[in-house]
Amino acid sequence: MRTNALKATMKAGRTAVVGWASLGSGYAAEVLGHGGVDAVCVDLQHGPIFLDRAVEMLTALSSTPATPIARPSGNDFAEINKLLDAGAYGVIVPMIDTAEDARRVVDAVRYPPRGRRSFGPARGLLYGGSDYAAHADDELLAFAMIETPQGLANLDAIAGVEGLDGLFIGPTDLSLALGVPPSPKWREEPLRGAIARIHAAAKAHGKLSGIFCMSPEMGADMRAAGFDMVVPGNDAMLLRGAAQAWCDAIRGEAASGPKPGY
Ligand code: 3PY
Ligand code: MG
Repeated sequence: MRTNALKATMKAGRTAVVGWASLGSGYAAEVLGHGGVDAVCVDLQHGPIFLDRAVEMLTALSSTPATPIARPSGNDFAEINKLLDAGAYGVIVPMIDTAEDARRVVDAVRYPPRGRRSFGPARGLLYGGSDYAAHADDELLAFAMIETPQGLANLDAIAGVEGLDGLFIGPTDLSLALGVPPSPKWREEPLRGAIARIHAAAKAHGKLSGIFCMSPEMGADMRAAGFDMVVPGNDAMLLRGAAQAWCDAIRGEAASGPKPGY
């Protein structure tokens, strides 16, 4: 089976930089995949993307050096099965509240006896290779997003779930969970402490840690803090920021720069 290069990078102790594809275009996902990132995550939760389009985006990513992964719209067994069958090499599942939720993620990602994933790898077989069935359980990544009050309360139990590869932080929902506005101030409390707690819980259980970042500065801080996976905003933020920077430069105006937020 084709190696999961994203997993290998993180397991080797290097911080992976993961693109976040929300524009709903195969071409845009392909461009992002050639942008120096280790992987691209197709976002079905907040991107205006449904399954058919996600399959096109995963197919487009096949011609890039980036590992294709996906964020499903929720913790849905059938949707996660379909995304993996379409060639995603891992999922980052939003709004995980309990260890039971996290076990459902593992169930959807691993074949029996480790989980309950149904067999029919379809495009996964084309992208992964003919020995996909023998290695998929070891190659595919299962991440649980911690971004709710319940997820924070059950952090340790979630981090301890067998078969789960890692925890992933959604800082804007996490801000709301902490009672502060969704534009994250990651250098200030209470977000600073919550991020540190989630990272520490992942490490205490031998798990990987990842985080979505709202600016290059946040990404650099999170890399320095030891996160295994850092997302440099989504493609819409990158496009808008780059367009704004060009406009400012051409007009000779003081750079207003890429703005945090969606
Ligand atoms: C969050 O910040 O809540 C996210 O889910 C990032 O996409
Ligand atoms: Mg979120």
